[in-house]
Amino acid sequence: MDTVIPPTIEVHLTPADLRSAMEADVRSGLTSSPKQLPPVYFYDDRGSRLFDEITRLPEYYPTRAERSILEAHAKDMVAGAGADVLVELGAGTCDKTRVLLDAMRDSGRLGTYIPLDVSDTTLWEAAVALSEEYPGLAVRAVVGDFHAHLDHLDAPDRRLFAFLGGTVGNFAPDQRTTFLAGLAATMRSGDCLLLGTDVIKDRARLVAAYDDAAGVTAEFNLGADFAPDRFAHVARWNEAEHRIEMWLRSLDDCRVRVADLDLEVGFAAGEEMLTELSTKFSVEALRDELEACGLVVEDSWVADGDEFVLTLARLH
Ligand code: SAH
Ligand code: AVI
Repeated sequence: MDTVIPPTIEVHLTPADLRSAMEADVRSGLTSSPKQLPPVYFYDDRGSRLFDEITRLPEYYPTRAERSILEAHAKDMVAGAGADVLVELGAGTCDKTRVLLDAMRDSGRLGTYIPLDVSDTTLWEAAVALSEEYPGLAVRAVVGDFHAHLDHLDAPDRRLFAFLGGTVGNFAPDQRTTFLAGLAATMRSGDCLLLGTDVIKDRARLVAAYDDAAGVTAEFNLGADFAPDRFAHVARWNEAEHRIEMWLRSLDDCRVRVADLDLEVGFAAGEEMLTELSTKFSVEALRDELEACGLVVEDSWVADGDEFVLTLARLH
């Protein structure tokens, strides 16, 4: 009978590091044109709870679609990857991860789980819960930034890197290229990537998923601190870039003061600030991007109705 192994946590990004990165990003983002802020700062404790709420909204199909693919094919994914170590980028609450861990356990491959996330409380709570649910599993939580700390995810055995939820779609194209090349550079021959991506589909369905009737996505994008009564949440499909863009639109001429930075910026009535991108992919375009980084696609699985795709690619 396996015993419970207490989880460990490594911190490569302290609250002070995150705070100084945020100050620099807020200063440059609010003084650029158009104004923009990176979405990483959404995921404080409150934002992580709001995202969890988003995943259960009737309009937000990606989480359910990805879960259904995992439930149908996790066994094949685990067998295909042949790994005893699961590394997960942007793991969040690790909810869907359990489907992969169940398949690893059933195939006798449950070794080590290394989740990485910026959201320390959410990560630690998930790490504790998973250690208890999966006796024999070593959980090594890593607080870090997936744009900076991929080289802290090493393990002696073959690794399966999971990047689920479609989070890679939140990167700008150049950021995505740099990320995928950096990830491939940290992988060893034989390691695999299991990548979850949303698929290009009907515009109305996409917009609804990012502008839900209950207003949860608006609350997630507005944040507690950005004078929500003065800004509206706008979700728009950008056909040329095949992505949903989320903007905050100023309802009036106003000035926003960021006291900590001694910064005051003006917004004209109707001016928009970019808060998030959510890119949607075709299976072929994704394959090309992965192969350009030396990752060879071995299999892919789509949800009913082609809503979402999970791709397994290996570094040779
Ligand atoms: N994988 C989960 C969560 C997706 S939400 C799912 O599929 O449902 C995106 C996750 O990425 C959040 O947990 C957030 O905290 C994390 N995240 C966002 N930016 C990050 C960054 N720069 N580095 C590491 N984690 C990040
Ligand atoms: C985490 N990421 C994949 C979500 C998405 O669908 O782009 C974030 C999100 N933003 C608003 N709703 C969901």
